Amino acid sequence: KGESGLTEINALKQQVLALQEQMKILQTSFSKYQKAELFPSGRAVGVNIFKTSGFEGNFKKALQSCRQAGGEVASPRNAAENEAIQEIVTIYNKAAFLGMTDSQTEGKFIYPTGEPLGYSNWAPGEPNNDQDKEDCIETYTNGKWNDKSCEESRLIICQF
Ligand code: GMH
Ligand code: CA
Repeated sequence: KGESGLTEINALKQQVLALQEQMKILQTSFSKYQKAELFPSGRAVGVNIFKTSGFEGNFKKALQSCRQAGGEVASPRNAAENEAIQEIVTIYNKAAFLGMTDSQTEGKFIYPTGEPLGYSNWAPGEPNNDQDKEDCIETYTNGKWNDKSCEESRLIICQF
């Protein structure tokens, strides 16, 4: 390499060091904002964040408010996500809607994305499609699920 090439490499090294310093500052700041944002009733699980407005509404209202906020109605795909939602439900002591429904095909619950369930935590005897009008899912304070009418009013928890 010529002398000008080495000078350029040293300049790049300085820029990488400066970026590393700025990344560290950004990570510290982000961590602080994340803690403040999740306090007291938001939960982060992996890349997903679960959070309630504290308001209740029917399922249509839940869909509208979560989508307007840029998220979806909370749709747990594993036990850790279900436990995070359970903690929020317990804080408010109000059963919440989940995002999955069997509105398209009775008995076949799907995520808002359209895929069939890969994880479930039904209460004993559920889903029972009581009176043939239960296409939505409520989750109790014990974390167990019950299919329920989408017209009922439940705590709205969104997923981002
Ligand atoms: C019926 C019974 C109950 C059950 C409810 C619930 C309604 O009333 O099977 O035991 O708790 O349905 O599934 O959503
Ligand atoms: Ca039911």
